Amino acid sequence: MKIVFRWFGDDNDNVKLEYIRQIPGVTGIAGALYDVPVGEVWPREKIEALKRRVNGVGLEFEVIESVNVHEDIKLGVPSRERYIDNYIESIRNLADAGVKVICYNFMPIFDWVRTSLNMPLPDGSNTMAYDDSVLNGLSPDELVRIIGEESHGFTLPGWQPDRLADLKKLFDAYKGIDENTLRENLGYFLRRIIPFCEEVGIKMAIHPDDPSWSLFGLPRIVKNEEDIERLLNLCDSPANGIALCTGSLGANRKNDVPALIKRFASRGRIPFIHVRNLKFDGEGRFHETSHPTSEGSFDMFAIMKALYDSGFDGYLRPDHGRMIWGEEGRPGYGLYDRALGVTYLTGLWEAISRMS
Ligand code: DNO
Repeated sequence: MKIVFRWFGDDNDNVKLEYIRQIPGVTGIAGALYDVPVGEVWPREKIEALKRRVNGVGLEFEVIESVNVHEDIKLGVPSRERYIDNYIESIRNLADAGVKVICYNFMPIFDWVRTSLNMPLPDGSNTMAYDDSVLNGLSPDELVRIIGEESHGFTLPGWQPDRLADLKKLFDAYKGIDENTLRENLGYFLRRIIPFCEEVGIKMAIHPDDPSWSLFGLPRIVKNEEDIERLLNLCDSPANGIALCTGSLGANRKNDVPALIKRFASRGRIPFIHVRNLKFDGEGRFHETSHPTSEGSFDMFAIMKALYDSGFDGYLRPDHGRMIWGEEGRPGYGLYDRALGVTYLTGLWEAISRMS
């Protein structure tokens, strides 16, 4: 197992790469190019420049989060061919730079969704939260406005204002696209890219829906065990894997996260995992907590043990943290709470491995 830390780049993150290097246990970053429009090819020179920067401080550049999928591919319209060709070109360029895992998602229109990015906690920190009853009272436009207002001037991944400028058009395009059609379109995409990934040694890791149910009536196809099983069968290859996100899948209490890890990691289909904890505040309602079991609703020991017992040898990253110690920045992605998360997770891992 290798631990990586998500980093948004010198111009896009107030967490310094040099500080990430100082977190014990972290060997690399999960990075991306944020200035390439969705659907365009990631240029070699830019990839190489980022790699040099990361390697320059002594960290590895082996995980990308994310190469986003153009909406036309999800919609399955004829123009998808050009975007799939571009995607393959990006995979080639990334593989040539030594990248091993590419994370992506297939969520229509919105990526992850929260209804508050700065919920105050009793200890004086703040965190991201989600409440179905709040979401149900919002229009998609209002949600985009709230996310924009609460993100402290950062563009959050998946929430690029230009891409979301014409929501009505995007929603109209999805009329008539149900889960089956979306899944067929994912299958088409995978069958085009996976043979190439096998050739160049890249593993694709799809991020589950966050939270793991349908929002605004849009289809979502990576919500639970059955969905994951189907998606793996769309293209049965070790290069077709998942970025298991404990917080996304675990938001639905019916998902038994340690059992999912055992099931899919033992088959070698989890090249990347995002580990975080959250606390349920009611039905369809939760807020994100720091990583330890004692702070949230998940059994983090069971999660790490399931990974260990399955012989997990992929990449793990601490997921969202709270904003603590007066830190200001990109919601969910401050330095301090995520660094505490790493320390806790490596502690669990050491104890589990030494007692096994
Ligand atoms: C949110 C992240 C997601 C994730 C994408 C992967 O904080 O977990 O934005 O990176 O869904 O494509």
